[in-house]
Amino acid sequence: MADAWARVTGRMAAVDAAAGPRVANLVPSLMCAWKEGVPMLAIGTQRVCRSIHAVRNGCFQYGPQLGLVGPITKFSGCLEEVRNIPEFVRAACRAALDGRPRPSYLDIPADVLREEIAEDEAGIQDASLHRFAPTAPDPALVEAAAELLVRAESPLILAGHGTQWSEATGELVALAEHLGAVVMTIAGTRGVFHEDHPLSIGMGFPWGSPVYLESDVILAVGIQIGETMQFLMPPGWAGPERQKLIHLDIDAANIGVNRRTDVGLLGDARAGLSALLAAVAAKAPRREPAAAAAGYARDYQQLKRGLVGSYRTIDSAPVHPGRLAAELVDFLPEDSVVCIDGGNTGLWAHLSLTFRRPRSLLWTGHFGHLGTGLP
Ligand SMILES: Cc1ncc(C[n+]2csc(CCOP(=O)(O)OP(=O)(O)O)c2C)c(N)n1
Repeated sequence: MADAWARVTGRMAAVDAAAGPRVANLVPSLMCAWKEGVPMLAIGTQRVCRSIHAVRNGCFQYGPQLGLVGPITKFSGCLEEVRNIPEFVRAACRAALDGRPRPSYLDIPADVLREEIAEDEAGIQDASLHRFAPTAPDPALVEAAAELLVRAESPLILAGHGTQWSEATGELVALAEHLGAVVMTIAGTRGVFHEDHPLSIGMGFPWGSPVYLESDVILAVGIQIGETMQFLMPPGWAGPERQKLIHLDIDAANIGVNRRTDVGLLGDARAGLSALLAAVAAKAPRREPAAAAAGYARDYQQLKRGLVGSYRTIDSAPVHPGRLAAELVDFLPEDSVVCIDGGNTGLWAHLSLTFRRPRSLLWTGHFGHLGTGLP
């Protein structure tokens, strides 16, 4: 629930769990949020301070909570004193929201929860002291990237989770339209670029498109370039010798790792796209999409319509998941948020549905966690 709330609102979610088994049950959700890049503050209760480190055997509803969550959180700590709460909460929130978002965890012992302290002794700081403006990439590198983009014959933009977390849809659309660039999202960010847009080729997997091999410059934004993208390597993609890669990401650890990068732009997706748009517009006027680009998008739309049409003819009982998904196409209101679970049903849903708004799809594309369709 917290994961879904964070994705739909774009804000950090909080979730709490009782000591022992309930914290253990948090682990799958935290691991999913860790892999998916969802900001979350998880709070687990803990037995009273004097018995946390008990040597005795047979402790009831007790286990190594911090050890369990350590590898799947950006920050984890135990609050053994009430006066530490503001400092730990600040550190946990900063870690969850800074760079690539991810979960943090705080263990709070029962006696600390009960303790009271005067507000002026707690050292609570104004939140505005800890909010930073999104950072734009280095201007010299933006310039180099813009040069590549305006010279590109067949530019392709890949929009990942960073585009959605930084609310960069407006900048993404403006840059794509200025360049006449085709836009593809990953499965988890469908809708961050309107899929009926004449430059949209929807999500990458499982359709595939000739643009994978034909594009000469790829701008990858807020994306890990992982397995589902085939690391942008041959045979699915043209590869570093024939395809230049500009990678804009908030996390330096994502750039130049899975695939050689020609220009790495470290910074926020929205700030970076806005800087790129200004640099590109200063170099070249807006251009119409090349015939090939318009063709990629048209082929995608046609393929999609054909699939939905054929699923509508499947007349089996019980109802086939493809038929169910195809019927949902006309049934769902425009403001729906669709949650797709795992298994084959998820594939039918992905093949049939069209997403037109950011945050209108919940899908654990990185972790593939079954059961996410259930609240
Ligand atoms: C929580 C979790 N457990 C196990 C898996 C591994 N897994 C992926 S698909 C799958 C089978 C799903 O079967 P079903 O829901 O019947 O869908 P089908 O693909 O057969 O249509 C399993 C066990 C997973 N992704 N998530």
